[in-house]
Amino acid sequence: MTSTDLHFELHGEEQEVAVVRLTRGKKRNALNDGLILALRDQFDQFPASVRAAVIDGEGEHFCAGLDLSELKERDAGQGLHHSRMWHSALERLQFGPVPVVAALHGAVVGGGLELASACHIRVADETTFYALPEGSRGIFVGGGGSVRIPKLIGVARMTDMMMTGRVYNAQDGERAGFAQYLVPTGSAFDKALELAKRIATNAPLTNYALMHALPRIAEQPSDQGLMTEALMAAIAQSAPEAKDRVRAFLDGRAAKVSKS
Ligand code: 1HE
Repeated sequence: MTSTDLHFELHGEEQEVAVVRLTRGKKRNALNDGLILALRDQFDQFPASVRAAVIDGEGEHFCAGLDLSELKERDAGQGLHHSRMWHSALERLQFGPVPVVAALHGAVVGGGLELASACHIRVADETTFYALPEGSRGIFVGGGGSVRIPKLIGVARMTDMMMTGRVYNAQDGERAGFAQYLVPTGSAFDKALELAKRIATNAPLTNYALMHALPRIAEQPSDQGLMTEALMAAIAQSAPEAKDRVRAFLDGRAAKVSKS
């Protein structure tokens, strides 16, 4: 499925970063069914050169969430399938081929916040604000928000947002845990691209472990988590690339950890 509301381009010397942009600015990048399905399919179609991705939105807002004009009368079964369609699309992002950095600005609300929370890193500029207007629209989150958002900000904050309509600005949002980076107005995309290029230099198996093993380990009972960690560690360190990188450090050919 493709959509004229989704733009794709490659960045980096080796075309290692995919940029996926919501280009429905006139409707504040509200996500209709076609756009959600296009997003799902986009993450299955990256060229082999791609090692990391950035997602951003055209215009003054990242994303206004679900396209409310499509929220027609659905029976319970149709509502279930609609929510599951969002789940499958956002799972493709979270557990897809490469890490995804979200570049946020303006409204990151409703399904837009659900989309952002499925990404691995969030960079927000000073114009960013976060809200879950589902509460006042008489509906509930349906794009994985109840699973992913409490992992960022906690159940209590999410409950407050939905019950009271509370809106977090960029600074409070960063402190609460929505975003890992807060940057000056207009620079979220550049920062996200810089981070994606850095992520693309990691050993692919390390990125794979961070995307696929870490979130599962974090949900396992500790004895199972420790066992899964040991298995993942053994697999990662046995890769030839890991051995090359460790050898490079021991030979003084690799960068040290530094504060700046
Ligand atoms: C939309 C949508 C939308 C804008 N669906 N059309 N999300 C919401 O409840 C958020 C609703 N949107 C807003 O609160 C505001 O639009 C914004 C704060 C995001 C931006 O405000 P502003 O003044 O820049 O734009 P605007 O004038 O409100 O909107 C411009 C156009 O976009 C306008 O259409 P136009 O034809 O009159 O120009 C709006 O109708 C349209 N538009 N947002 C449809 N969301 C998987 S479950 C997820 C559940 C949810 O996400 S519920 C939360 C939905």
